[in-house]
Amino acid sequence: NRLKAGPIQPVCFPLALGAVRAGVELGAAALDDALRARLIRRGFPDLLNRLRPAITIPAPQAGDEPLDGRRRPGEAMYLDEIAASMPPLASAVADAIRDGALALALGGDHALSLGTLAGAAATAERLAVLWIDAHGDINTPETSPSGHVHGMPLAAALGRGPSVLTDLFAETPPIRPEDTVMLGLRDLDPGERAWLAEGTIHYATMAHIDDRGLDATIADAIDRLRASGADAVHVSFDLDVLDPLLLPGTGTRVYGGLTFREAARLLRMLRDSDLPIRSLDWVELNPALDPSGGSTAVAAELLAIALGETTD
Ligand code: 5AB
Ligand code: MN
Ligand code: MN
Ligand code: MN
Repeated sequence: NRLKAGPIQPVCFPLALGAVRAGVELGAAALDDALRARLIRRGFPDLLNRLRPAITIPAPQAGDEPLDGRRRPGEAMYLDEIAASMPPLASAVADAIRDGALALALGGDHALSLGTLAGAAATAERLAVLWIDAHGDINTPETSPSGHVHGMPLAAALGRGPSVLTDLFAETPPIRPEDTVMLGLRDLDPGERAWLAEGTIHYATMAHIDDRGLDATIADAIDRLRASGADAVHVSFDLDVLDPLLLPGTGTRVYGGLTFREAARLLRMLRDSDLPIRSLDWVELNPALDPSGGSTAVAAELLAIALGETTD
């Protein structure tokens, strides 16, 4: 489990076209800076020494068009630009993993997982996925209410969606719905609910977490990922899984999210587990939506915990 020990390779990908929301592209550099500053300030030299200098992969920008343009039904906005930007990101992630590091993708919006999942899958025989998010992100252009690609990356990784996205996984071993676990869900669109009702993807909504208990839900998820037989696990952490009262600096806020202590407990359990976690996404921070800086601080503090900072 590379969360706990070994080198960490931050890969910044300042993408905003998937969220169609300005400001989220600022999250990547803000997170890298805040994480390093925190580790220096709080005195965690061992963790700081694990952190390699960040690599930044260029992400396509909106250009002259305003970011909140209208779309036609069934269309996915900026689909071709986003798809075309993913191979370099996938290569950077795959290189970091092959080099023995934890590939830490700093976003940017969640469409970047198209690249990180493709890169992680390319280095594994069988990749399992843990998706921690208020949302399912298993829309297709047909089911999406917004046309925003950050609501579609997991669908494409599992083989559903436009070929320009599913083709990103053409050369990798397939990622299977039965090797996919989702946690923290509380805002699902009709098409996403219909897919989950097929029963193959293992998922826990916030209501499920409340009913069964956080520890038991996390233990179930870890058991499921271990039992999949996958030789690698990718964790994708969408900061909107946190309650918006805690982290308002994200574009798609949904009440009823994880508290700081719940998220910290989840991350400690993952970090201390025996899962073969080799890659991690930390996405959807939009510093422009929280000028106080509090959201960036919370996001960096939880990331430090995920990577082994401990006062336990
Ligand atoms: B995120 C919504 N389901 O598809 C859609 O933040 C929201 O990466 C997607 O989880 C949110 O537009 C995408 C309504
Ligand atoms: Mn989300
Ligand atoms: Mn997401
Ligand atoms: Mn979001």
